[in-house]
Amino acid sequence: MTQFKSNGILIECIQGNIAEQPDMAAIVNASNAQLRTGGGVAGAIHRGAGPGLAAECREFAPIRPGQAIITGAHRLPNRHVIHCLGPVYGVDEPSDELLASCFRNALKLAEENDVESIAFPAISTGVFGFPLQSAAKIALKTVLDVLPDLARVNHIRFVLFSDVDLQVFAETLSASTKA
Ligand code: AR6
Repeated sequence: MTQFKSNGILIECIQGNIAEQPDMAAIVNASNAQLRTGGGVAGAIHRGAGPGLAAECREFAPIRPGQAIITGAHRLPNRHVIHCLGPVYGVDEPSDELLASCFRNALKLAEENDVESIAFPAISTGVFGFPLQSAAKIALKTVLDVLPDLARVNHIRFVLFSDVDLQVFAETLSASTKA
């Protein structure tokens, strides 16, 4: 299943580019500790936002695994970018808990900043090596656990880069929402 609605909050999984989500108030960056540009998600977001984003990020760096910070989106069509540092799999421990913290902290910042819609990539599953299936379970369980506490956010989108990744998230969403 690619969509699930509960208490008026929509969770959806789509295939796409995180830097091309103009209908979302905030997009989430899978960042590095220094909040600089990089490969994958960080590269796409910094390229889209332009140099102002790295300049705004400078004062917040470095961040720790599991932490999230919020900035403007500069030349991107969104209002905010929320930058999360995921755990490097097998290095930053406990990696499950640190990955869950990324999602919890990003949603907390969204609530505090009046963000009604937020798009997440599959944090840590690229360069940082987190197995996709475990990461999908943690991401979706964390978001589902937080749903009852959300007052402002009403739309949470997972943007997966490949068809296969989308399939894993969609299957995990079905499994996680079975009564
Ligand atoms: N849109 C959506 N998903 C993407 C995109 C995109 N444009 N590009 C890649 N993915 P990664 P990490 C997928 O490596 O593992 C960076 O260089 C990708 O297929 O971006 O948290 C930073 O500088 C994978 O499934 O993030 C850090 O040093 C997922 O997004 C480090 O890599 C995350 O891949 C962060 O590593």
